[in-house]
Amino acid sequence: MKAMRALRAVALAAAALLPWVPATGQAQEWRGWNIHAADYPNGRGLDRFGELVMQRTNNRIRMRTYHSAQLGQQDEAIQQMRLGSIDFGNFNLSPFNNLAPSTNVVTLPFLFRNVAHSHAAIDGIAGAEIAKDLEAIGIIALAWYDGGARSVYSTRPIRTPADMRGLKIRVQTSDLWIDLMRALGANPTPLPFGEVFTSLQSGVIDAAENNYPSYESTRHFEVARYYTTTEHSNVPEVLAVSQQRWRRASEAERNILRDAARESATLQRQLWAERERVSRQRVEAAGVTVIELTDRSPWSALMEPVYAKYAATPRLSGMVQAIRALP
Ligand code: BDP
Repeated sequence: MKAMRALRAVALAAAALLPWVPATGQAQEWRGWNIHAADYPNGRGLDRFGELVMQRTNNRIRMRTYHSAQLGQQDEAIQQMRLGSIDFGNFNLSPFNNLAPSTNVVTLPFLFRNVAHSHAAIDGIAGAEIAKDLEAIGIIALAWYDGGARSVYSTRPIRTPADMRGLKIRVQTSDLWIDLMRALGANPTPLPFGEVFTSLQSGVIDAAENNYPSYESTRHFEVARYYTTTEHSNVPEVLAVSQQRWRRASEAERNILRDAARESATLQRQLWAERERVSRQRVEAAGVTVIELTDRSPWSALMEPVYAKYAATPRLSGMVQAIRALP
């Protein structure tokens, strides 16, 4: 009897310890989050990440990505990553703006000159700072995906900042985005990505903003027929794992995860460039009016208050300067 009780106590103690034992031999299931469809560049990137990790750990880490927001919308998924109930995912950096200060810098309007400039920043100084802030909230950044140039689309034509006045526009959940749209005279409403289509349809909002691939893949173009190339933000995306998993991973597993993430980002960026072209062609073929802006200075001139508020600390304004100084 005594022996049995002792054995049980040992078994219970071992079970309590289990989550903290590095599971070197044991197979693990990791659940991944993706807001987009599986065939979207980000979905393909996540699937590649999963395949590489499985191959290189001899299936010790089994990766399964749940595409098309099956595990919830972005804000919920971020909370689940922090709690460790989602193990990895690809996120836009804007929903972190209120949680991780340095993500505001790369959301700032008209900061990047072009795609190469945004890659140089996020693969270097900006990425290093953001990774620190994300780690502080329980998220380990492994690589950076292309977030594309975001532009305004609406149920009515937008040509100048004056056309933005009173426009009910959907934004991601972020104070910076609210202030950015207010600085243009618009009336911003934070909404989950998955609610944009019906909100446009019912008139709850008149407009939203996103890159060509998201505008096309969500079919928002069917209800908001005018796309104005404001290209006001080029906020990058992160491929991340939960700190809970990371803590328990061995050094060899961490290296596998890091390398696989970088390789998946290379794929995502290649597919991204192609998808931007294809998506633009698709929406034009569907009769969307693309309003091309050649001079964005009347827009960027209104962004001073946003910089003043969101790049206010020496650390964040230093990041802005360092990014601007990049060749
Ligand atoms: C897309 C991003 C996605 C965001 C979405 C949005 O890839 O992560 O959730 O925009 O606007 O471009 O919510």
